[in-house]
Amino acid sequence: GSSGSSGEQMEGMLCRKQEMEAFGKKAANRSWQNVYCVLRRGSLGFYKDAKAASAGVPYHGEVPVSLARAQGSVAFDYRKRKHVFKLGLQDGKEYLFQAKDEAEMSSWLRVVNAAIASGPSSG
Ligand code: I3P
Repeated sequence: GSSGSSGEQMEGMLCRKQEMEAFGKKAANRSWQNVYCVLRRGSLGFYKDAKAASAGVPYHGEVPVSLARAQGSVAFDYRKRKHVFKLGLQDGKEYLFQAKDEAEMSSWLRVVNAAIASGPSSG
């Protein structure tokens, strides 16, 4: 993808676990779930699959999350699964995402971090 404010885009299936619901508050639903992720215009949306994403039907009604002031990094401290990266949002929500391999994880992290860096609140 391109860099800068022209906007990073990426979508695909990832396995997701929510760790934190807010700062200091663990997520209630802590199971891993396959979600189709769509990164567009600085937001990350979650869908059941590509078809639902095209139709704009969100996964369990989840509103796309803003990547403004988010933090993405390799989840070195999570050892139960491989190819996992961490995403922390500005409101304290925290997710783990498992990609199918290291290359896919790197691609997602690169695009996520580019979106964070080019976001409206990155200055
Ligand atoms: C969770 C599920 C997750 C597990 C989580 C459990 O239970 O087993 O896989 O996370 O552990 O709470 P449930 O499906 O009943 O919600 P890990 O895979 O990371 O162990 P946790 O509460 O310690 O995060």
